[in-house]
Amino acid sequence: MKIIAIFLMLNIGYILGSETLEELNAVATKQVKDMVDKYKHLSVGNTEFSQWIKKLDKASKSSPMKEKFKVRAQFDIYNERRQDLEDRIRNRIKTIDDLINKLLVINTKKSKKCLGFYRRQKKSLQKAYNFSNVTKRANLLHNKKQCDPENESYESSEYDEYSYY
Ligand SMILES: *[C@@H]1O[C@H](CO)[C@@H](O)[C@H](O)[C@H]1NC(C)=O
Ligand SMILES: *[C@@H]1O[C@H](CO)[C@@H](O)[C@H](O)[C@H]1NC(C)=O
Ligand SMILES: CC(=O)N[C@H]1CO[C@H](CO)[C@@H](O)[C@@H]1O
Repeated sequence: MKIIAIFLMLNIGYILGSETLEELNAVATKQVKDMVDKYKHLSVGNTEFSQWIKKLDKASKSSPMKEKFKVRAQFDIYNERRQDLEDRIRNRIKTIDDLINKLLVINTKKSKKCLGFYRRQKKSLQKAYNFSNVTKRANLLHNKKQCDPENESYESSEYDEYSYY
């Protein structure tokens, strides 16, 4: 969709003769640079994300105009996916917080077993923000499991040396 829109815009520019190539190139450069400025500091610690920022930065300086639009469009796809996964991580953490609060109220031997289970899930999810999209998805999959107190062999705590990643 976005790629089509960009090429349409380019064609209209040519047809109307309303914009020179330099002006269009300036638009492309700005679109790419804006992303670098917006996301540079957020990408620190996430290898996949910061590689995208490097790619955008490089494209803004040296690439042909078409390449700039292309890299920007590809980044948008990655970035939407990343944001969607991070929303899902946040939502799962919220759900776990609710579960933990309920278990604290119940406060039985069984509920204590599941308390450790969900605290480990939460810790694992909190680390996932810096992971690649693929690893975020795997992390979400692991951490959506329900606790079965029969399977939890002891009253584990959040300090257990155990994590999915
Ligand atoms: C991501 O990595 C950065 C840099 O190492 C760090 O400051 C930040 O706390 C990390 N974020 C998470 C959620 O672990
Ligand atoms: C509990 O353990 C059984 C047997 O190991 C397994 O089949 C089941 O999937 C486990 N349940 C959960 C919720 O982890
Ligand atoms: C652009 C990009 O790297 N997207 C990947 C993000 O992670 C998902 C899996 O969750 C992949 O399907 C995408 O290819």
